Amino acid sequence: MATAGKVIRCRAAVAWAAGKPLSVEEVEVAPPKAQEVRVKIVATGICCTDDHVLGGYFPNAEFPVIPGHEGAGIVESIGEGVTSVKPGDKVIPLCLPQCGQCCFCLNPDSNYCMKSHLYESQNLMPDKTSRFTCKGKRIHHFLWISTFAEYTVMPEYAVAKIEAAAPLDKVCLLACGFPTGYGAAINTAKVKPGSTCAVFGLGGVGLSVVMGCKAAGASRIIGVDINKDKFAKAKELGATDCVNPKDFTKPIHEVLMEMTGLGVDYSFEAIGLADTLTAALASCNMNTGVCVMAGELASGSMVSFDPLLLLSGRTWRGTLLGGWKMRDSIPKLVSSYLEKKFNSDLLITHTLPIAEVNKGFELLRAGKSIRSVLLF
Ligand code: PAD
Ligand code: ZN
Repeated sequence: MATAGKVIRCRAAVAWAAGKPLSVEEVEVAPPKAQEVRVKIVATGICCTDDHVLGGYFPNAEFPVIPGHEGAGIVESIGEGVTSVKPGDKVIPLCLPQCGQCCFCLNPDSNYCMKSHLYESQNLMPDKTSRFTCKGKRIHHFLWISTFAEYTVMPEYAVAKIEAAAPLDKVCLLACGFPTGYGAAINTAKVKPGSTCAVFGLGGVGLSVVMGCKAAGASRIIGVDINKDKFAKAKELGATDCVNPKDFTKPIHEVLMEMTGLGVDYSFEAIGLADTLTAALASCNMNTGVCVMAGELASGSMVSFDPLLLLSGRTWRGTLLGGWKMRDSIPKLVSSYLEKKFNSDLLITHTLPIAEVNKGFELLRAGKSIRSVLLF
């Protein structure tokens, strides 16, 4: 492409400081170095995790930063040594990379990678420099991939090639929200047919959990949310019951115990609060119950809980991106989407131009959207 090897000027939504709205700016994007890929982002979803960044409570994020991690685009150019993608390929940037070489990547039971943010901060490229500048200032990357930029640079191990037929404005959701929730049910919890599930939080992640529980054959799926406007969509996607904790004076785990006898077989927390995390744990069967944490608590949070909840046999697990080994699995999920094995489009409630990025966040905070997709 004519732009290969050159600095590209383009739009990006920059977070200059915590607690401030994003500002759509012209930024300069340097060409990819060796083992790096520059991608033209076509569409990017807004995930609650981006809101954690804007609020300043995402662990180890640094300002100014270009957030965004639910994107899809087209490779513009590649650095020396890149072999898995070429200019023109449709790709999904991966917020959880897969280097293929660390002990976790080599372990078939793990989807963690030592190149992931929780292990090694990804606020700059691996050589500790940034490819972004704006108004003469260095801008940080986010989770290697910063998909709120029209052009963005990432290491090769943080990008996956997908089928050419994939609609980028739809499959961007397969970069984070959908695989996280769907995989939490089928990979992390391994929901069994005929089982009972409870899903705390019916946003993009929680509704994807509902879809995963249904696909796994759960016979009862109870959605829990304080926003009853989420219930219609949850039922459309497979929830059999929905409960609003605000409608009860007793704690919600007691309500779920009464509804199910001994508690649910699987509970999922897809909100990111200490109280709902312990309520989800207490809602599952005391001995065989499995509680999966998908919600991200603010950095520095501590959770206290009655240890008897675990002593009796319950399992408490976390999930990162639904347990998928991302470079291997995301292209396969895109193919499954194209084969109509699931319909993640039902999660998209709004499509907005990048100029309206702040409106997208307002809709999320007001509980009026599930997923807004931003278009460049
Ligand atoms: P969202 O804001 O769209 O959904 C959260 C839902 O929780 C909303 O429907 C709220 O109404 C509901 N809610 C809020 N408070 C309560 C409460 N006290 N009781 C019941 N319901 C409540 O967010 P999302 O679906 O985009 O993300 C959900 C969480 O998952 C969030 O913490 C995000 O950071 C995390 C996440 N984790 C991973 C991962 O890899 N584990 C990936 C992506 C997102
Ligand atoms: Zn996300």
